[in-house]
Amino acid sequence: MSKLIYVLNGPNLNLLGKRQPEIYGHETLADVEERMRKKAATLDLTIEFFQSNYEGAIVEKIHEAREKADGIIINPAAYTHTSVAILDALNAFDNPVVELHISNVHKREAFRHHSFVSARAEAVMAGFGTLGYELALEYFK
Ligand code: CA2
Repeated sequence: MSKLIYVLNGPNLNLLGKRQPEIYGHETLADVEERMRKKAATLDLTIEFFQSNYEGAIVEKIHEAREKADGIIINPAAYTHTSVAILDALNAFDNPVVELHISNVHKREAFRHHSFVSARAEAVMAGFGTLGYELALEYFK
């Protein structure tokens, strides 16, 4: 049976492709979602794609995933570096978690070098651009 993977995106990622293309590329989040859906179909995966600018909404989506998802791919965006609440929610999720960043956070400001989420993630990706979303699906095939 097809695995269900939740793809969760944090604050400001709704602006993808609309600003700072030198860091985040030219693809919009809708482009990313479409490309992931096509790739997922080739891997016999189904995706639930979600973005929110609100920490609590992301926490609640992770709670929903506890009952439904076989895995989570999460780009927590700025909450990566601040959110114990998202870490705690992920710690209550029993299936694999892949943390993903479009940019190479380790090449950027020091405050982006620490991630609360990495303590829970099975795998961490950074610097593959928006291609990373597609690559992350391979983990679950
Ligand atoms: O590289 C990543 O994917 C990040 O998670 C993106 C976050 C940043 O805070 C993390 O340190 C690294 C920022 C997402 C904001 O996305 C924008 C996209 C286009 C224009 C403005 C913001």
